[in-house]
Amino acid sequence: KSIFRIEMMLIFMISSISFAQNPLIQDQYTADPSARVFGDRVYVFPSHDIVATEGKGRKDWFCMEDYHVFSSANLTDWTDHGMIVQQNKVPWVKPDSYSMWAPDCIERNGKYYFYFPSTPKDTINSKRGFTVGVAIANQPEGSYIPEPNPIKGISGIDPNVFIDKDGQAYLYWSGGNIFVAKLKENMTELESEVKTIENLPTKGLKEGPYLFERNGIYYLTYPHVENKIERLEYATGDNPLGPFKVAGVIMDESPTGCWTNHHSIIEFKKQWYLFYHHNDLSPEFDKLRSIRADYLYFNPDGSIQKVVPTLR
Ligand code: FUB
Repeated sequence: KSIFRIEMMLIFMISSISFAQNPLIQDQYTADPSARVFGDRVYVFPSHDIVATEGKGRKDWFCMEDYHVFSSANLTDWTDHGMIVQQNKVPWVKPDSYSMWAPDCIERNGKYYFYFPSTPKDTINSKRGFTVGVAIANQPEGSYIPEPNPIKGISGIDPNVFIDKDGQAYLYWSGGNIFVAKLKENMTELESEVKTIENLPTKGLKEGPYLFERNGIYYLTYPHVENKIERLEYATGDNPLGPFKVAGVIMDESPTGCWTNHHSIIEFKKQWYLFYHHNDLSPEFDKLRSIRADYLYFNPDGSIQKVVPTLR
C-alpha cells in the first residue's frame, strides 16, 4: 500500500513539475491566449506580438501582423502549426496596420471559425477603429480562408465565441464595455441586436470577454482595469445574454508591470485551466507578452478560487 502511495506521489510530483513550465511558448512572443479543446489536444490561438520598428507598426504600442496556432496533447510539449492568417492577405484589413489583436476560434459541424479583430480599410458605421472578421478552415491547424468582409454591426475588439447546449452561438466582444449578439447558424453574421452587458463595474475599462458554462452557470469572465493594471474578474448568470451578477476575482493585478491580462478557461482531461499572459520574456516592455497556463479550481458552490500565477 505504502509503495503504491509513494508511486502516486511521484507521478503527481513529476506531472506538476512538467506542467509548470510557464511561459508556454519561448521562441516568440504570444499574448491573449484563446485555448480550445479539439479532439484530444488543446489548441491555443494567441495574438502574436512583434517588435515595432521604423515604418512597421507604432513605436511603444502593440504590433501584430499575423496569427499562429499552437497545440499540445499534454500542455507541456507544444507544436507551432505556423501562420494561419496574415494582415495583408485579409481583403478587408487595412494593409500594414499591424493591428491583428486578440482572436478566438470554435468548431461547428466540422468547420473551424477563427474570429479576429483588426482595423478595416473603410470606416465602420462612419467610425474609425476596430471591427471583427472571421476566417474558416476544415481543421484547427488551417488552412483558414478569410471572409471577404468583416461581420456587419461590430465596432470593437477581443471577439469571443460561445455555442450553447441548444446549438445557439453567441459572439461577445469589447470596446470599453462588453457586448453580445447571437450569431446565425452560418457563424459569419449577427442574428440579433447588439446588447451591452449590464451590471458590470461601471468604473474602468472592461475588455477581453470570455464566456463558458459549467453545471448550468454561465460565467462571463473579463479583464478589468481600475488602476493601470488589469485584474481578471467574473460575473455569473443563468443565460448567455445575462443578466450577470459580479461574482469575484480570478487573478489579481500583476505586481510586476504588464498592464494587460487576457485569458481563457477550459476543461481538459477533467482538470480546469486558466490561460493568461504576462511579459515574462520582455520584463522591460509590456507589449511583448507570453502566454501562460495554471490550474483553476471551483468551490462546491460554483465560485472560482483565485489563481496565483506560477513563477518561473
Ligand atoms: O493584444 C492587444 C490587446 O491587449 C487585446 O486586444 C487586449 O485584450 C489586451 O490584451
